[in-house]
Amino acid sequence: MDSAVDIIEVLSDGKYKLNEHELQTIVSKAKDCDDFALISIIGPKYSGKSLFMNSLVKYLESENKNIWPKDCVIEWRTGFKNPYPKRSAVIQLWSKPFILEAKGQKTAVFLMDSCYVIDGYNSVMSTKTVEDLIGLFFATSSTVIYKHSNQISDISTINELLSKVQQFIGTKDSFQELFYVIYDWNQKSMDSGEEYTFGLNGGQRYLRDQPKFNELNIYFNSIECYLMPTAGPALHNMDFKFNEFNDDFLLYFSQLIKYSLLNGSELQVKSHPVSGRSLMPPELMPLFRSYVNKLNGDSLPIDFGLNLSE
Ligand SMILES: Nc1nc2c(ncn2[C@@H]2O[C@H](COP(=O)(O)OP(=O)(O)O)[C@@H](O)[C@H]2O)c(=O)[nH]1
Ligand SMILES: [Mg+2]
Repeated sequence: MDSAVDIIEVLSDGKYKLNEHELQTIVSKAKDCDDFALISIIGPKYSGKSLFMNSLVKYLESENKNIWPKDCVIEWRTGFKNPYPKRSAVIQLWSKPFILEAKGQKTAVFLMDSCYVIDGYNSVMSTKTVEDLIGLFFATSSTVIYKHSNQISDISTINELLSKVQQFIGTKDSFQELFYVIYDWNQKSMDSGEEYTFGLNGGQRYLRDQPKFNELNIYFNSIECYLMPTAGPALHNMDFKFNEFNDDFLLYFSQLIKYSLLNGSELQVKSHPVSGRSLMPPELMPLFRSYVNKLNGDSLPIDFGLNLSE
């Protein structure tokens, strides 16, 4: 039975533990693949991160992707909510990659959720821990989804954090893709009277109009922003069928997943931080291991276990 697996834990002394055996088991399921995408999610507590990742799992598992999410059911204690992570767990990966094939190329898609990251729920979580882990998300992922409610308010904070992460890993190279998903968007909520419509077009315009956008932009190969309508009251049920949600939510949600995130031509594969070549699935292990070792005070400069001189 597939489930979310605890990959990184924070120990009582504040050190990080990478569960190498579990990670290796997941990575080994991608042995026939040419490259991989690692899609992860960050955002405040209760911003719907786990629900979003559960939806990606459901979509990737669905037999008829054309009609998804019709008939799709989410049981509250499944997916990234089951089994409950250990109290010490901070990062979970789905127990297997999903294999997408396009033009003869096989890409393994790994999904990663942030458990208690950012939200301070975990008793050992300090600001430093949160920063360490967000850095890990950006360093290891090909796409980081940032779930945000209503309006983006913290670009300056993210910029500061990204600059620290760059110093930490000793690179001036860009991170890959940042994908804002702003939920419960109210199309008429802007003080300026400006209307930004749902979906990617309104989102991209909204993002570019943010005061610190140009500073944020230099950190990434690409930044996207997608404005989501509200789902309606059914979201607060314990278990639900997707067709209980508002129609415009369903429309934009399925387009977001099918065409913006998991479409073969839009899917970002993880690339080498310097040469830009695509990484192969086994390279995920050194990527995690070197970052975690560095967090634990290993004094070697981080090189992702890869040859950075190429
Ligand atoms: N208003 C609103 N609530 C949401 C949305 N997505 C999820 N939720 C609710 O947020 C709560 C927490 O969801 P969860 O996925 O556990 O959030 P996490 O803590 O970020 O992983 C649940 O009650 C969800 O029904 C959304 O798009 N809008
Ligand atoms: Mg969660």
